[in-house]
Amino acid sequence: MSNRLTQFEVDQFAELGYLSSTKCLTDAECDALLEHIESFERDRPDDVGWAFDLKTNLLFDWVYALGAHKAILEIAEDLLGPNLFNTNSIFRIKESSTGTHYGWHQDAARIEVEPCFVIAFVSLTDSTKENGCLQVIPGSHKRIHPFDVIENADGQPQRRVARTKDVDESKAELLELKAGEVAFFSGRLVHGSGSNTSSERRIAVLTDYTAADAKQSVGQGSGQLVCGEDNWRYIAPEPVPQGNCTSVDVLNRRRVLTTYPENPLMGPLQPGQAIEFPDAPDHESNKLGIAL
Ligand SMILES: O=C(O)CCC(=O)C(=O)O
Repeated sequence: MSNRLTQFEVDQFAELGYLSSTKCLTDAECDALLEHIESFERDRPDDVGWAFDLKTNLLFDWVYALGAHKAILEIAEDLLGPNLFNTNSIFRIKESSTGTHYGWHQDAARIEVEPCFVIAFVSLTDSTKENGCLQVIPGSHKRIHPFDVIENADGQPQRRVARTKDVDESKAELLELKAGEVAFFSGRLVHGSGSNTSSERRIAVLTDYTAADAKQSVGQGSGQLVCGEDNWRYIAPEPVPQGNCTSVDVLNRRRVLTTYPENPLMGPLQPGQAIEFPDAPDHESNKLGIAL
């Protein structure tokens, strides 16, 4: 089955900044991904905090494979063209009744990308109003809105994040999704989500797709070419993970984030600012041993 978009859907994305739901994964695919997540949580509980945030597509071969999933790529291609990088995959897991939530923001607020990357929100469990589904402000992607930069230790440890000021919440749309459905939205769309008040976990993986000819306003981005070819060399190439968060994968991610620290999620580096990101606990002691 093809997931190709109609011209109406492409125009709707251009106008509203998002497409609400497309079935891309089968139940069996969702179950297999949930099993990967749960076994990592069981086997390596101390690594969950750092490994599930930022560039997880460099750590896990199964996240890399999800980023290259044909049904998702077809839509990303229809929105951005045939040459695509995966520039970031993150897990967003909301445990029941923990209060974890994401305030209103535009991912591309601090570092702009032109054309802007598209985010695929892959719902591995149902996403509902009760468990804190994604919420968006339709049409808000046409400009960068004023924002503050804050700490969000709960959902995004060890880094500062942009939060849009003065959002008119009466315009918000809830994007409720069934497991296996994907919402696509512009990296400039104002979005956020509330906390999980249900008794079940809400689990999603978000992947940023960036066109190979996209220019970043600050620094150089990096990514995995998942579709087409790169004739521009604007985006530095990243390796494909070897397995399930092997030590080589950890070092590769560390090398990439240390070499290309300025990306939309980490933001611009201020003069003299140390490069910081969620990393394996041996980060400090290993720092000097890394061959960059
Ligand atoms: O998981 C969510 O509900 C939203 C997460 C998000 O917007 C983000 O990580 O930028």
